[in-house]
Amino acid sequence: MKTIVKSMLTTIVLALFISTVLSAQDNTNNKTAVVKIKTSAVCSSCKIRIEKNLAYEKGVTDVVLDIATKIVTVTYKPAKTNPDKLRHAISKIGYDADNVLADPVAYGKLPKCCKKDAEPHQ
Ligand SMILES: [Cu+2]
Repeated sequence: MKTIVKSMLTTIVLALFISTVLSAQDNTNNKTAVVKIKTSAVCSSCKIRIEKNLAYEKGVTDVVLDIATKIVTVTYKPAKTNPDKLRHAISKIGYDADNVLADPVAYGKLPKCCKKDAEPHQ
């Protein structure tokens, strides 16, 4: 009986040890961070435009824009990019990103319904 308990404990300790090692490796290789950036997105095509373009940005692993709050939540690899680069990338798509104003050329190319002064719509 004692041997069974002992071997079970050994197995548990070993499993814990292995999972710790694996998660530590995960942290160094695939470490991600999340940043929330306020944009000037107006409608669902803005959402699609920003999500699609930002997804191609180096180091970006996930992009979700909430139209109601205009906040884009970006998951990224800190080793490859940073919030400031992401804000400038959003500016280059034609939208304000926190304190970074939209790139005038990119903004000029946006459809009328996606301009900052457009009436709220879907
Ligand atoms: Cu739009």
